[in-house]
Amino acid sequence: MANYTPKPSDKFTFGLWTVGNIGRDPFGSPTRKPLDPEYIVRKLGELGVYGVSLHDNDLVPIEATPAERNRMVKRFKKALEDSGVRVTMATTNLFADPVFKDGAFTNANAKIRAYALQKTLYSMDLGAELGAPTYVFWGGREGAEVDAGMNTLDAIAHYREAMNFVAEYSQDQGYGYRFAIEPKPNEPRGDIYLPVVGAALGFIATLDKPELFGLNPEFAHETMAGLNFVHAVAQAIDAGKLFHIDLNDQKMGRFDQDLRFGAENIKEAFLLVKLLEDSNYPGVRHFDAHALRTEDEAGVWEFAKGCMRTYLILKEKATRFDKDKEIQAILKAYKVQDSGLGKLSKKYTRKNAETLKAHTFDRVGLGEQGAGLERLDQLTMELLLGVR
Ligand code: GCO
Ligand code: MN
Ligand code: MN
Repeated sequence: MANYTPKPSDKFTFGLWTVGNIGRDPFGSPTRKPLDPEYIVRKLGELGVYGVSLHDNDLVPIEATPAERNRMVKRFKKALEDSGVRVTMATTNLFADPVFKDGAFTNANAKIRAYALQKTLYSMDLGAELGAPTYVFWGGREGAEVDAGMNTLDAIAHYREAMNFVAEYSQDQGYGYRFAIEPKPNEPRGDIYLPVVGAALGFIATLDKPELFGLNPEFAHETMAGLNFVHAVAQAIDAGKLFHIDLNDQKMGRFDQDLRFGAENIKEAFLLVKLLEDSNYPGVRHFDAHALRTEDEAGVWEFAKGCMRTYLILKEKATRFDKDKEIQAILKAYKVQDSGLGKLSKKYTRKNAETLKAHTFDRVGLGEQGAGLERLDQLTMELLLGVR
């Protein structure tokens, strides 16, 4: 039996706001007490966690004076040092305060856009001071319920201005951030701009310094929209844009659940882990989820351990999948090779096109062949169910 105990080298990370979640929802008050950031970091260290991520206001309340801020940062740095946990990602809270009720960078009000940018610059200073290499932009409030404000085109342009501004600031200050945009289709806004991975990829291509920007896709976000998260991540990897990832789980068509990784869609979770491992994704495995509102603090740590344990179990299943002779034989038969035709269609030359046009295909025969996917999928399920 493999050892499923996490080690820092597994690169698991959690947001302060994830294990720190107090179990509040739109219908009910908190069910848990807030935990100190220092306490969280020490606990994460004990659990074998590699890193922690934070919004500015997870550590420093929005009303804190500069002196208070510095005291808090000092205490937090001490906890990081003691626990060996490092800050792997920083971000700005541009959604909680009422000032952001109609968006931050995309707000129709120029004063609010400028304030959002100012808050972000201070938050980038904080992240840099704590050593964060990655800076995330989740545009939770960058959206609308009412489009009669005719703001969509302006919003996209303002979003771009903000991204161009922060990229220059990062370089000017020598922070060296890599920026990761996190798409989400809806919640808290009725419709959020840049709703899915593909939209964010398209937007990044329009920025002044696209090389500094990538994606922070989240399992629950694509899943809420009924889309295939594994496909979305594959597209980000293909584009060289998987800068960070938010792991959790979600039932389609529900509110934003932020379930424990692997709690719901086990086959997708397996295929995702396999994709990340097979492509040697070098980044952290960041859990952006929280314990159910039914839980006390003990349940919170069970939740955190569960996320990591499931990842490690699925990683072991991925190795088993690769070693399974029957599965591999089906895969080999599925991926039919033809060196001659394969070469012909790989790259256009006039000659290749002519040869291809002159070739006679057994269209009917090819159409009659089965793919073998029923057996492959069944064996995959049996492997996941533990009988292979
Ligand atoms: C959500 C988002 C957020 C972001 C976080 C960091 O659905 O609320 O996933 O948790 O990931 O703000 O950017
Ligand atoms: Mn989310
Ligand atoms: Mn997220």
